[in-house]
Amino acid sequence: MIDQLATIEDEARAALTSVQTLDDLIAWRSQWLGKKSTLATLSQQIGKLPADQRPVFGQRFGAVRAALTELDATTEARLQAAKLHEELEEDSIDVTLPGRQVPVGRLHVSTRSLRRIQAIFAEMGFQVWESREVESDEYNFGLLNMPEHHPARDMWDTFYVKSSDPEHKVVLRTHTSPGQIHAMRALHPHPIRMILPGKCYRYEPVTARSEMMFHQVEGIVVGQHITMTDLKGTLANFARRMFGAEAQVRFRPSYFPFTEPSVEVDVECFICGGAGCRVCKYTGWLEILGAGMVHPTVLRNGGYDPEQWSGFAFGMGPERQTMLLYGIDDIRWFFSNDARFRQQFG
Ligand code: FA5
Repeated sequence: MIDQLATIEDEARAALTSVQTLDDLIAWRSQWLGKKSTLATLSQQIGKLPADQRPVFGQRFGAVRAALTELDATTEARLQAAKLHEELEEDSIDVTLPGRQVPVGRLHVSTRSLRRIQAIFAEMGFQVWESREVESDEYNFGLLNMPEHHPARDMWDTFYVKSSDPEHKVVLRTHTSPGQIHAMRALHPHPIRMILPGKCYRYEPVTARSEMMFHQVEGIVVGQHITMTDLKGTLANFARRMFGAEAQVRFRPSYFPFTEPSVEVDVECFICGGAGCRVCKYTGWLEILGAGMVHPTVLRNGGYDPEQWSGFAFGMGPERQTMLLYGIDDIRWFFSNDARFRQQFG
């Protein structure tokens, strides 16, 4: 049996010379060191040896097994190193290639514009409030000085929401102006200086300039001795912060049922510098918002005595302003969810 040990060792060493891969080594290990190997079988027969030969056999057995185990370990280390080397050669990294961009979320351009507008007004001491998108007909029109059948209602094509009470019509707000009434009713008899940003809905054909859903930022200031000069100063200041310190502003008489007098505010076209171009339709001016002094009826509907209180209000569309700022030619880009558009901002 001792001679057999020597043979096993020689054969195992010989077999190792044809081991080329880690898989070969696993097979070799199983054959020469595994539970069913000749070495293992031999160790089970130690009891058959005469007692005096057992220690010698035991020693020799241990030495052979240690030698083969050692060979196994060194061969594994060598093969692992060779495999790693091969992988590094094959998967070599070209450090000169540009890195892959990790997709990072960003704010939608409408949100960015809204935040910018909010920041400008916040610096002027305006509070920011939100008001509901689903409104009663009364708030959207009636309390804003447009009783039923008032012709000015036609200025806003309206989505009506099914309501269980036919007397109480419900609409998707067509503008943020109903927020004026909510604000006044919540805050009277205190002064107000607030903006109310949010979504509006209009039942009108979608075109390059008009969406069915868009944002507005409403503004309302109510106090004692608030005049048209405050309106002009505030909105001119806003326009310069939004469109550049050199922006020229003009106030054009207009009509809204809830303000008297009413104006529309234009900035000088910053694309052509007022000379006239496609964007400003060759007028040299771009309309940015509607505004006016809060109508006495509306002040009263909000709980303020128009003999003592006065105020101004305005409403602007951030999408239209963003189109002007970035030269975007079609409002439909904003909500088409096209990544190529969205990725250009932020
Ligand atoms: C109004 O909605 C008034 N409530 C504004 C106002 C408030 C006047 C307070 C006086 C006092 P108008 O319909 O013009 O007004 O809309 C105001 C702004 O909303 C427009 O200048 C435009 O920027 C934006 N807007 C209106 N309709 C659309 C639309 N379909 N798509 C995108 N933006 C729109």
